[in-house]
Amino acid sequence: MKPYTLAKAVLAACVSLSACAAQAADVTFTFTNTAPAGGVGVAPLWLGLHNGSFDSFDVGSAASVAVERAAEDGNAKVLTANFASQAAGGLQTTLPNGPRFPGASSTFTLHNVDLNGANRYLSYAAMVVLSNDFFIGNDNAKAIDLASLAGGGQLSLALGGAGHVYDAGTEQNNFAYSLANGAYGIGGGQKGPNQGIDEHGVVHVATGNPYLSFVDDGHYVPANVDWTALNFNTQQSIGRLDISVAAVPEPETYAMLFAGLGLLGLLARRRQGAGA
Ligand SMILES: [Ca+2]
Ligand SMILES: [Ca+2]
Ligand SMILES: [Ca+2]
Repeated sequence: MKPYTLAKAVLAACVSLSACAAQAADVTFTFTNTAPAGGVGVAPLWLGLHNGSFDSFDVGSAASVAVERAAEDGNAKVLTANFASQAAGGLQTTLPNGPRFPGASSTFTLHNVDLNGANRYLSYAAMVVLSNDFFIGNDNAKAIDLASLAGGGQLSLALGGAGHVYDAGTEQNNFAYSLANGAYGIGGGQKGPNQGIDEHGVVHVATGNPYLSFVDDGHYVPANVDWTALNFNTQQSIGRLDISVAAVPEPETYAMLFAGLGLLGLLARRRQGAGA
């Protein structure tokens, strides 16, 4: 191959940046609570990007302490610590600004994301309130593959809704200890971390209107509470996660690009000088 042709080939390969081997990306996550007015709230969403090996829970099995804390208290600290120690090269965040109630959004950008390798798969988890131990998350660690976005792009995921909200099986569903009662005009409620009565169960799907089966020993629920917006079967989802990826060339990519450009310019000048 002649030098000029070679330079053009290198340049063409690197102008379409996804073709260059090493590549990082900025990934912006925006979570929006899409439940109807009066519907459930979602605790700050935890997000982890890993190589496919980090599995946070299994339906039909007892929840880990990490999922128990996330589902009962809206606290992702144990989950975050586990991910940090178990997901080699993983990146994670918990979206800011507290619980999101219907209509509210929260956003955050992770940098230096390797969507072709260590950060290819997305896992998420967050408590759903009003509840004792309801949460949203993905059972299958490889269900959300973002590799196709490595060169840039966007994706929207519908979270929760019918068949996609879980009961962690760790705390009895009881209004005496449920979280965020006040936001729904219900008495009683959790006053501190890990309160409530142990359920000794397994992670399972919560469907329909699960609140009608909650224990209400103290008659915490006023007679006029309208459960319509809290019925999971009346909603396609309770949240939308918008993922926006901007590819960022790594230094060596820039070096190749500039080398290609410089070589082209040099060869062009030489050709002109030679009367070509
Ligand atoms: Ca699993
Ligand atoms: Ca429960
Ligand atoms: Ca507990």
